[in-house]
Amino acid sequence: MKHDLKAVVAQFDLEGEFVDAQPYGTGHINDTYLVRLRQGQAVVPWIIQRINHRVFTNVPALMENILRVTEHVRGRLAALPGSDLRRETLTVIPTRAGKAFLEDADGNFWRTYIFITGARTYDEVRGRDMARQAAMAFGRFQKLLMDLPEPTLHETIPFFHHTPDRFARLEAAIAADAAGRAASCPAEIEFALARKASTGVLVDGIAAGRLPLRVTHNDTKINNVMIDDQDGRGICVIDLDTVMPGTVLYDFGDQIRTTTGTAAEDERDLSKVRFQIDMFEALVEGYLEAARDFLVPAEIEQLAFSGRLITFEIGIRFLTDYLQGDVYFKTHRPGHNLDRARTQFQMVRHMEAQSEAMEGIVARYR
Ligand code: ADP
Ligand code: GN1
Ligand code: MG
Repeated sequence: MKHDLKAVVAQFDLEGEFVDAQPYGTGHINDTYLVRLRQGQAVVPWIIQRINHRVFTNVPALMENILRVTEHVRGRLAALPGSDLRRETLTVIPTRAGKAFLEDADGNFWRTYIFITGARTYDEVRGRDMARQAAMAFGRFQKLLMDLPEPTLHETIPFFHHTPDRFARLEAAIAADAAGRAASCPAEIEFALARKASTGVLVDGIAAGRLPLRVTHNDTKINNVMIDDQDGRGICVIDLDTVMPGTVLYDFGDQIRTTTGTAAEDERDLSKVRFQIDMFEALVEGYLEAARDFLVPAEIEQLAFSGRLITFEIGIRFLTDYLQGDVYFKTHRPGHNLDRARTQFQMVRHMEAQSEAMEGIVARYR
């Protein structure tokens, strides 16, 4: 292993003897480890993450957000009978110096969380009930944060879900062609460039005051919610690095992107990439169950569209990264980002073809 996890964990406010550490999860940004400590008779797991500080350039601000969000959620849950505070929200373990993160001698940033037991994440959704539960969990999370006191959270990545800005960055990457790859993906570039017109719908809605800014998660893919092993409930929303002001539509949209498909995000055989409208229906049902009472009509009206938009947005982010030489997302094979872009665009095609049916479902459940 590249890093000395034993030395890292020793700096956090935890008792016990180091047993082992292993890379964990399939995230594209941070390095996540499961670290085990012997504590008395028990071997206890902890989650330790090296925060990607190239992506998150202001780690103190990021951790301040996470502390504020998790403490607020914990306070709200504590008032609800039957809550399990160690499993229903992330808990940050401070360093021995009392800080929320550790900066090591090499300039790496580390944090530690309680490991949530009896639950897991899924890279691919297993059935309608899981989709409904995940959507309910994200809706509940937004609701719990609606009364987060001032000041507003830090913007951990500026313009994160600003689709027109993402589009402009794609255009710049095509023009620069830094890795000499533009010639290898003319069809994908053409697909993207043909869809410029719709990129501004949500940011324009925010600017015009039609869509409210709320505290949103901004990375709601299915593997960022822990599903309880016993009862299948979405018990805890995790991966809070991008919690900041935003529209709930990018949150709902990314759930559509990551739960309605029949294939992995990086599937190479596009004939396997199909859109499942029954999964979309399960998402609408679960999300509206949790969020119906706070959403305004302008938000509900864009629920179906949001899936198309963010799937396009993530597609152009993968394509941009491919053109720039794979500098942002972790990749595990040549062409990985291009494969990811292709699956996203394939999903966009399917959603475009199904948009009326999707609107019909929203109308039925609203
Ligand atoms: P990334 O930003 O790289 O996606 P995540 O914070 O989502 O990192 O963590 C990666 C994976 O590690 C998650 O998908 C989940 O399976 C697991 N994980 C993260 N935090 C916890 C936790 N507190 N308890 C149990 N598993 C966790
Ligand atoms: C990244 O960290 P992870 O793997 O949950 C990315 C998301 C993308 C996602 C695509 C901070 O999420 O925006 O939607 O990959 N996170 C960041 O799978 O860029
Ligand atoms: Mg994640």
